[in-house]
Amino acid sequence: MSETEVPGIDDYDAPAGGWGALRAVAKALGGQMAVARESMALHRVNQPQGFDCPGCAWPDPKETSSFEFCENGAKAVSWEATAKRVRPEFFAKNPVSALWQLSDYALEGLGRLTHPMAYDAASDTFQAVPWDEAFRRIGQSLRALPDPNMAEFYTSGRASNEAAFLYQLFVREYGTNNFPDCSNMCHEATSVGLPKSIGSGKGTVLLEDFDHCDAIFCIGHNPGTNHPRMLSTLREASLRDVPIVVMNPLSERGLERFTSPQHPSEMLTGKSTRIASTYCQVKIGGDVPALKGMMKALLAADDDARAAGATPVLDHEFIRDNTLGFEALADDLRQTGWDAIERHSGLSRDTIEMIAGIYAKASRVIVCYGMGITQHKHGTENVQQIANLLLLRGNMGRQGAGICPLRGHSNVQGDRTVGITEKPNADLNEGIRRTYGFVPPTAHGHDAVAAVLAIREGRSKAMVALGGNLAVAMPDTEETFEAMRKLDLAVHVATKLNRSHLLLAKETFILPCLGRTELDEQATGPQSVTVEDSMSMVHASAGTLKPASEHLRSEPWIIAGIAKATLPTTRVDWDRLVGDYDLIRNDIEKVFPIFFDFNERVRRPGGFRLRVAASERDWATPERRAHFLVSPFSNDDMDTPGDELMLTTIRSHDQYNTTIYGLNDRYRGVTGRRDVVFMNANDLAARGLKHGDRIDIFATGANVADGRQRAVRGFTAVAYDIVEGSMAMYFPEGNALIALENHDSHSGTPTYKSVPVRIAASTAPADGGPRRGTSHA
Ligand SMILES: Nc1nc2c(c(=O)[nH]1)N[C@H]1C(S)=C(S)[C@@H](COP(=O)(O)OP(=O)(O)OC[C@H]3O[C@@H](n4cnc5c(=O)[nH]c(N)nc54)[C@H](O)[C@@H]3O)O[C@H]1N2
Ligand SMILES: Nc1nc2c(c(=O)[nH]1)N[C@H]1C(S)=C(S)[C@@H](COP(=O)(O)OP(=O)(O)OC[C@H]3O[C@@H](n4cnc5c(=O)[nH]c(N)nc54)[C@H](O)[C@@H]3O)O[C@H]1N2
Ligand SMILES: [Mo]
Repeated sequence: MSETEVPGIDDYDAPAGGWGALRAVAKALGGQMAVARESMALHRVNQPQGFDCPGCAWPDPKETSSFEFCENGAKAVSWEATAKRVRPEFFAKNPVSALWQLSDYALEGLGRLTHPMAYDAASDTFQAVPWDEAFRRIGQSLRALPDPNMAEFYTSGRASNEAAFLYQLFVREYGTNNFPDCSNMCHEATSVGLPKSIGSGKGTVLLEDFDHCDAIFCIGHNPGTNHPRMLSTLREASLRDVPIVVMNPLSERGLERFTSPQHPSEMLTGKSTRIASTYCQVKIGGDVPALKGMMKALLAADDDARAAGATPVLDHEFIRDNTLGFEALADDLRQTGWDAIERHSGLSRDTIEMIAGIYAKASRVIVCYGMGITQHKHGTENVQQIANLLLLRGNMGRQGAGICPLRGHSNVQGDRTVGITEKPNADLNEGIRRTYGFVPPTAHGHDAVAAVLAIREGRSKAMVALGGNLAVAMPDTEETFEAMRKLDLAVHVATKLNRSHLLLAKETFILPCLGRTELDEQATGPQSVTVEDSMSMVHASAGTLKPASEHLRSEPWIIAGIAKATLPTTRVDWDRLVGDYDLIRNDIEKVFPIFFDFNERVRRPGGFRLRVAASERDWATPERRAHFLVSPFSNDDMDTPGDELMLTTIRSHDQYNTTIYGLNDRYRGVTGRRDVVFMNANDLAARGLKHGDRIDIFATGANVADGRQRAVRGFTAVAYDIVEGSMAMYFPEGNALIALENHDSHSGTPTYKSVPVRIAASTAPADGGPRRGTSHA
């Protein structure tokens, strides 16, 4: 592929996993972890008595007797359990103006926070502050706001159910539903789209279903990096000769072949197992047309079969008894021409008919999907077309079949279940009233985009963040940064320093908390928390390591501290709840009856599953039916006119969202750098450019509609196996190209994965490194 030598760019020929993975873990551990802690932490992760891996939300197999090796899980654990510390003395010597110059990688790389810190403007430094003083000042500022709706309460998906429940309780008693959440940037299209289709906003499959399916479709997700333990599941399926169809604009090694570190014979012989049996390089944003093409092909095959008196292709009995809207869908599919489908999907009719054939031949199909589906202008519609496809053959609510959204953060799904939502329903409000005797606010609050817009416009003046790195994760880097600096109050509950903490408000606090891996002792002894994975399994997690500093406190304790200081007449006995997390779980059960017998069930090995009605063909829609939903795709959001290209933003192998563990992206052949853009060689040639050239990238279309010219400069073009017309770069480097206003209208999810751009040879000085920036046109 690489005809010219470009520093740090090479072909990676090896399969995913294998020795490369083992070497990478050794490296990650060597840099971050005290040797004594290493074995301890790794051996208790995802074990019945241990802690839940803070990596991804892929479930654990039932019999977790042996540690399931996962390179990126090991990185997540070692990153948290690092021996490095960032102490008050360091802050005293390094003013915020100096810290700002450090890279995101370097900032988190300083290590674990050790003390609660408050910003002091006179010295431009963060200074240690006692917990009670921090709480007092935070409470005072929150009480001083004229309206509780002028404060935003962000949640990142690592928070446990117990922490998230107390947080939403505090915020609702304070009086607002402003709950921007990382899920607004992630699977909101699933949470909004699926209930309209199937009445449940969660995946319908269990891990066991993969043992029974006859075909798997993997659309827009990259498990080799983001859900590595899933490769073991896909490997097992492949060994059973189950066809695995991938739809992805890039060729991703983890979806091609895998050497299992768990299987010594594969490791010793260098043998690998194929993952994808068919790899379709769909255009960025081309999933709706591709899925509609598949359904059109199925419909035609069904018409033919029935005309010939053969077995129908569609499950008409299921459609009749369980669904509404089939005729409208069929009409729309018949009217959608193959020309448009081929042009917008980037796939040929032959290819689409071929994969439709694989789908039709299988009696039990699972469709898995990730951010390649949700983070689009049409994210919600993408999700709904996947549901349509499954419903056509009754692939929902029976063994071996169903829909499988791959959630992001390890407890992002659970946080939602226990009340982190800006749009509370009547049951939630009634549950709180019944349990605590106060009436929570009913007016809808802000999601992530609405929160940043409110801050930008001065309508919100305070932000509390339970984890995460909101400003860096959001689109429109410059504008978001500028907005955050206008706040009166910023409070960050965090384990490590990141750039969001350096966006100073009038008063800024960093409150250091225990991580998942650490022992959490409260009045009644050591506590465990609970989390919910992608498949609605709830299980306990108990840290075992000595906390990184004696000043760290648990998230529930910190939330209770802020609540007590903010709400002098609170109806909640915060101290009692924080003293014994069983009592928090009892309250969760009172507010959300779906958690019945919570404490008893979570103590069973492996935990328990929260009911997902659609898994039982109980369609919780107003009509008690699943709905086929039509999505007319239109040229205006999919066309890249003239010399424009469509850019997507993706994760490297050495990152966890905004946390950068290292500068390598092994499976894509990148070493020691992140300033690259993956492009098709023909697209480069057509613009007089070549592999290794430095380019500038300019946003077009909806992302410059407000007259701002969003651009990033000085990135190196890498010729890569990506479909023509599409290109990819890393997140968050690409976020500066996306306008805050440009999101899916149904779910509010930013369009991180379909950014129309123009490129040109770079005019940025070669030694300046890549830049991001916005300027007025
Ligand atoms: N190690 C690690 N694990 C993680 C994370 C991490 O950063 N690091 N993040 C966690 C979180 S919060 C999340 S949400 C998940 C994310 O997990 P993924 O959804 O796998 O994440 P992404 O890297 O965003 O990439 C998705 C894939 O979509 C493809 N893609 C891009 N655009 C399109 C498109 O238009 N159509 C199709 N069909 N495909 C497209 C990309 O090529 C890429 O392979 O992982 C979680 N797990
Ligand atoms: N362009 C582009 N942008 C994206 C995406 C994309 O694909 N492309 N993906 C989006 C997605 S899917 C997501 S989920 C968001 C992620 O957005 P966030 O969830 O806000 O970001 P993270 O990078 O996961 O947050 C990292 C920080 O969390 C803190 N932290 C880590 N562990 C803990 C803990 O146990 N407790 C507490 N309190 N804090 C902790 C640390 O201080 C660390 O610096 O980004 C979104 N942004
Ligand atoms: Mo996510």
